[in-house]
Amino acid sequence: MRFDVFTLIPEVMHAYLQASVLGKAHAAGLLQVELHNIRHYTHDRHRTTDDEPYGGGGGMVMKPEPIFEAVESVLGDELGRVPIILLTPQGRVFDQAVARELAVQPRLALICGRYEGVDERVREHLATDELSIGDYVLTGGELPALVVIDAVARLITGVLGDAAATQQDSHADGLLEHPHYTRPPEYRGWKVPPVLLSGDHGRIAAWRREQSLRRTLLRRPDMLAKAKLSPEDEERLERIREEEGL
Ligand code: 6SD
Repeated sequence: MRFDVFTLIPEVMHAYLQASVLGKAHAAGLLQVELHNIRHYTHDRHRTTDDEPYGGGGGMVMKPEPIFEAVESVLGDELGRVPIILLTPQGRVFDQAVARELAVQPRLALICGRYEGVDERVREHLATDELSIGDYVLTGGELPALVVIDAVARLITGVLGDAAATQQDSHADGLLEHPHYTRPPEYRGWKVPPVLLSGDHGRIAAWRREQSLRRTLLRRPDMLAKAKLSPEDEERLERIREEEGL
């Protein structure tokens, strides 16, 4: 899968993309992230990418021309076939369902704004999608773009190891994860739940499922509405509700 990212600060994104799982996915040829500096698509002596807002008010707005020219020049014949995503607090909220939707695409373009935002004509006539990573205001679209790339890339077959992929499957149901423990079995007097040391895979699976359901109910009850629950899960949940006095 290929991502084309349009930004004024490609250096900032580069370090993160090279590190970790994403760097390995790139090395393995599973993921290609091309960073494009919008400033390289300006024509004036000062390489101007922003200007004052029409109508006044504070701050600066990113000019449309360098963004249009950058995206059109990089996408070429593919323009019209590649989703062009603008990262903005005004977009639809990015979640795991959106990540799964994007992961089927062979190629995505991501436009990162800076300053107060981008000229509205970019949104109207260039972007095909607008995404927000949540209801808080950042200084630019770069962190949101990295979040989208990370969440989408880890869904591509082969990007995660076997164990991680299995883990992912087991949580494709829209519940919070069960707690995780590793050695030592006792640390500062805090013991690992004995069931996890029992070697009884049936009891371990049942305990984990119950923990997932309990955590989701207590911390994110909103997620239960969309979660994929078996009749057995519904019974467990009812018992947990009683235990918790809910
Ligand atoms: C000026 C941006 C682009 C500023 C943003 C996106 C989300 N979810 N919060 N903030 C954002 C994106 C802020 O360019």
